[in-house]
Amino acid sequence: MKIDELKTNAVNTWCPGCGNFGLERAFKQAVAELVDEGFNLNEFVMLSGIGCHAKIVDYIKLNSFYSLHGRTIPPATGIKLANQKLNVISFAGDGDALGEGLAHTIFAAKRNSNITLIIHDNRIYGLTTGQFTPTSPKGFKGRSTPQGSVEDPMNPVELMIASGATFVARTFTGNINQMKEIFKQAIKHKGFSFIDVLQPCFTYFNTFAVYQKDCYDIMEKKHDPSNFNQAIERAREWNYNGGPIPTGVFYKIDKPSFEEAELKGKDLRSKDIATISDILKTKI
Ligand SMILES: Cc1ncc(C[n+]2csc(CCOP(=O)(O)OP(=O)(O)O)c2C)c(N)n1
Ligand code: SF4
Repeated sequence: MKIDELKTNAVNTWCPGCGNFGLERAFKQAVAELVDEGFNLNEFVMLSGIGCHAKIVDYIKLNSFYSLHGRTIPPATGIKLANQKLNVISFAGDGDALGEGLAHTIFAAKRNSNITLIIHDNRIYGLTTGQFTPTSPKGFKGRSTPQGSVEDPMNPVELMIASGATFVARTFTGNINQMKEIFKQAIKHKGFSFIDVLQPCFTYFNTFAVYQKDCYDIMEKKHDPSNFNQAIERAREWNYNGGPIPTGVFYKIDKPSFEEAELKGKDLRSKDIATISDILKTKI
């Protein structure tokens, strides 16, 4: 299918030059290619939190759900549990899913929920005009830290690998092809897939030139994504402060998903499972 078929009539209000444009394009390309490979367009569901990133659900013609700030994971988990045929993809800001909603993110990884979480990691709270977030670099000067942040940034890639996510990747909005390929792999993955997308905020934190210079593909170093220790080591190569930035799929393993284990292969709508308490009684 052509990506224009995914266009909506909504007026786009992202700032010119925003990294969100590249992310939107790569995601549309991924969906279009998956449909060409046999995926059903009606079986995609997008969710978002609140922020600049969240407007992506207005700009792509797919089933969607606007959630609350930091709360995209609970409805995503519920949707997947109710209908396992759906491809459930959550879009969140770094302030959203790594700040306000961090506990949900960690527990989705721990459970290995069969959903995808895409972080528009601009490393600031964008919509509220540039306050620091958990991934802002040390010394970051913004609206809430005029003297510079004194905290070290969080490394979400390392955190997600350690928390139990079975697919963990990082990419950059300046590399549309890598982003698209990673989105496709993540959607096909059975289990929790997490993608940290480095997304420059043109207005409040323009990191484009740095990422363009410092990002490299970990496959150049023959990375083995099935090796936990190697994945953690690779994730620690960049601490979100400076230096070469590894991108690509850090970790990918097969493990029963939360839904599979919880429902023991049965669909929630199946006649022989009457109530939620029956499901909870099901032995794994
Ligand atoms: C519970 C709650 N807290 C705070 C806000 C205010 N708020 C709206 S958007 C936003 C910033 C969003 O930043 P981020 O999640 O990083 O996304 P971005 O705008 O950068 O894409 C905040 C704090 C809110 N809407 N709800
Ligand atoms: S404020 Fe930043 S993140 Fe938000 S639309 Fe503008 S450039 Fe993009």
